[in-house]
Amino acid sequence: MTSTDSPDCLFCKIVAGDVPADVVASSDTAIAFRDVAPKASVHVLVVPREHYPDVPAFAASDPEGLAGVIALADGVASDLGDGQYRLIFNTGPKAGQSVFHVHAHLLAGGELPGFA
Ligand code: DGP
Repeated sequence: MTSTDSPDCLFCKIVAGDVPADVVASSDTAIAFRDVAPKASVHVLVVPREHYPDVPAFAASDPEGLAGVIALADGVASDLGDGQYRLIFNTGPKAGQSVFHVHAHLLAGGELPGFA
């Protein structure tokens, strides 16, 4: 456990290898694993190894880390899809955030539904 781990955080446990996940890519600062309830043929969560509750906290503390998450997502989108994708950071419960360790939903692998 590092000083930035949050002991009750599910995604910290996945990062640490204490909870199994289908990891598809990783870097020194981030990992990417398949969402347990996929909403597209490619639905991968990309998370920093360090714990931040949401994307504004992450961006304020570690903008290079945020760029690293996006770069890892971009690579996964090319490896598992055609390089075209949607990235979503749900931020706050009303926006659908249920795990409070910042994560990008990477949706790819074909035509994605539009949203208004
Ligand atoms: P959000 O609702 O934006 O906080 O997204 C959380 C996502 O995490 C949701 O799409 C389902 C996914 N998820 C929840 N528990 C697990 C788990 O144990 N393993 C994996 N791989 N994904 C999980």
